[in-house]
Amino acid sequence: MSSFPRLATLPPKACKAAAVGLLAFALLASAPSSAEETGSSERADRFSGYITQATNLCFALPAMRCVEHGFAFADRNADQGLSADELTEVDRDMRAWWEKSRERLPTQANLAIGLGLLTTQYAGHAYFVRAWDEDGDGLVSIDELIADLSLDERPLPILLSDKNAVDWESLRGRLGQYGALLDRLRGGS
Ligand SMILES: [Ca+2]
Ligand SMILES: [Ca+2]
Repeated sequence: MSSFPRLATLPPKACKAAAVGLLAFALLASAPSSAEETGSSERADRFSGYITQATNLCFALPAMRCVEHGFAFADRNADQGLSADELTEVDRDMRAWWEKSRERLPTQANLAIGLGLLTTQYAGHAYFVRAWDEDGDGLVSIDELIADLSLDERPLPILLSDKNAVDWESLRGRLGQYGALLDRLRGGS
């Protein structure tokens, strides 16, 4: 079963936007994996459950619902802030899922996830937490996470394809030396 049942039916621009969204998520979820206390299969199943729900939800409901769903998945202690440790957990779940799923995924999604995971190996998760943590409390709140987005009733993938709904300059600034990845994925748009 494809984990992206609707991706293939979208216009190319929306696919690219979805890939950029995946990359942003991958960039937030960082850190190379180390000793695994949770089984790889369990992690893959957990992320698979998340991505299946997210795919259905994010293409149908207003963008904020998609953001809240992803945030809740990552906020393991439900304190309304994403810590570096929590992002590491999400990273490990995603890596385990990707190992099992990548042969079935669209090329653009594989490109986004692969580039994101590769980048976070070099940058480390603390880099990306600091990039979004405006108040310096060491956590990324949901408001901090969406600071560069102008959310409305449109689903997130559609919204991301509207250049007026995303402050790409600000996003690029946050990502610093890794901002070029955004341009690479948005190339031609
Ligand atoms: Ca938390
Ligand atoms: Ca914060």
